[in-house]
Amino acid sequence: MDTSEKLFAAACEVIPGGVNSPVRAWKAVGGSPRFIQRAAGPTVTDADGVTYIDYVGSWGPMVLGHARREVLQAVQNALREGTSFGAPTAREIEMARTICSAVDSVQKVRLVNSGTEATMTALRIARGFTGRTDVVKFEGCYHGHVDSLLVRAGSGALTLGVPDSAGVSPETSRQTLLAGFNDLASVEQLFAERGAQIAAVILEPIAGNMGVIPPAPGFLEGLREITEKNGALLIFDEVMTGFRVAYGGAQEIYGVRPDLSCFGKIAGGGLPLAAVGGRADVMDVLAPLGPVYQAGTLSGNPLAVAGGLETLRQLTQPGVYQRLEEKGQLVEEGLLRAVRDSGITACVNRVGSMFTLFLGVDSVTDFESAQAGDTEAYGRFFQGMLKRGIYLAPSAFEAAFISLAHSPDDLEMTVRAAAETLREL
Ligand code: KE4
Repeated sequence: MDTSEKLFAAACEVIPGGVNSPVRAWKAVGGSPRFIQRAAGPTVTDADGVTYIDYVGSWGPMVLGHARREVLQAVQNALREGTSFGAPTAREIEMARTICSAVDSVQKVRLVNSGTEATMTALRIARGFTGRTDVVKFEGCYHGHVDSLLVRAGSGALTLGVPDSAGVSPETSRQTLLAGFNDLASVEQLFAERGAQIAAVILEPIAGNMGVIPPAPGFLEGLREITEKNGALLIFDEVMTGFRVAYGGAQEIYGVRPDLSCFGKIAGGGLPLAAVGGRADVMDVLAPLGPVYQAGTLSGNPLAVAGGLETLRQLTQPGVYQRLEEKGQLVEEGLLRAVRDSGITACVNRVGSMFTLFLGVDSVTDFESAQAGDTEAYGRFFQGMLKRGIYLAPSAFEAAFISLAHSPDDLEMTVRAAAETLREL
C-alpha cells in the first residue's frame, strides 16, 4: 500500500467513506483517492510526493493557481489581527462593494460560508419576498446539499447514481418542481400548472455539475421573461461560474439580469466564503432588516474575506480572462485533435477555463445527453491520465478547471497525455 492508501484506510475508520465530501472518494472512477500534501501553481503533490498537473482546482476556487503568493500574504496579514470576531469588520464592506461592482445585477450582498448556504438562503429570500412556496430547479443542476434542492441534482449526487438523497422528506421535495435544462417548454408547462405558487427558478446559468453544458441560445432570456411575467424570481447559482467565466460571471457573458445570484468558490479564493446578492428590495427582506432569518457564526470571516478580496483583486488585472480563454482554447483544440486521431466518440463542452470531455457521445446539450456518456470509459480515462501525471475530476459529471498558473507546456503535456490515454481506452 502507498501512503495515500494507508491514509484512506485510516480515514475510513473515523470519517464516513473516508472523506469529507463524497465525490473525493473516487467511487465513480475506482482506485484509492490520492491524499494531497501540498499544492503550488498548477500542481498538487500527494502524500507520496507524486506531483500532478491539477484540473480539479479545489472544484473551482483556484483560478489563480494554488498557493498564489499575494493571496497567502493577504491571509497571513489578516491572521496577525486574529481569526474571527463575531462582529462586523470594515473588510466585509469592501467585499460586498467588490461583488456589487463586479456584478451589475447585485445591489446588496450577504456573506455566508459555503455555496450550499448561499443557495439555501436565496431560496428562503425568494419565498419570503414572494410569499410563495414552490421552486423550479433543473435536472442535473447541483446547488449544494440543500434538502429541497437534492432532487435530481448533479455533481456528487449524480455521480453516486442516486439523484435523490435519502433523508429528504417527500413534503420537502414536493415543493421542488423539476424542469429540463435548455428546455424552456418544460418551464412554461410548470408555470401553466402552478405559476401562482412558484417563488423562484434557480439554475446554474452554465451547467457545470452534469459536466459543462452552456445555455442554449435564448434559454436564459426565456427564463427571465417567464419569471417576470409570473411574478417569480430568477436565481442564478454562479457559485462555479462567478468570477470564473468572466469577472461578472455568466450573467455578464449572456446579458441576462437575475434577481438574485449566488457566489462561492473563487469568491473566497479557496477559503470558506460564499455570498448571496441581488436586488436591494429583495435582499432587504433579510434579518435584521426584514422577516427572513439567516445567520452564521463565521459569516464574513476576516481570513476568508482577506483571501477572497486579494483573489478578486488579482482578477481585475488587464487581460486575465483573455489569457484564461486562450488556455481553454488550447486545451479544447488539443483534446478534439486527440479524440479525432483516436477514433473514439467524444465531445468537449467548454466556456472559458471550465470544460468537460464527454466520452461515448458526440453532443451533450442537456441532462439526458450528459447521462448517455460512457462513465465506465471515463473511469479508465481518469486512471490513464493520473498515471501520466494529470489529475482530473474523479467523476464524469464535473467540470475541469484551468488556472492562470497552467503554462502552455502544462497544457500541451495534458493534451499529449490525453492522446495516449484515448488510444489505449
Ligand atoms: P459548496 O456548499 O460545496 O461550497 O457549494 C455548493 C455548490 C453550489 N452551486 C454550485 C453550482 C456548485 O458547483 C456547488 C459545489 N460544487 C461541487 C462540485 N461541482 C463541490 C465539490 C464537492 O461537492 O465536494
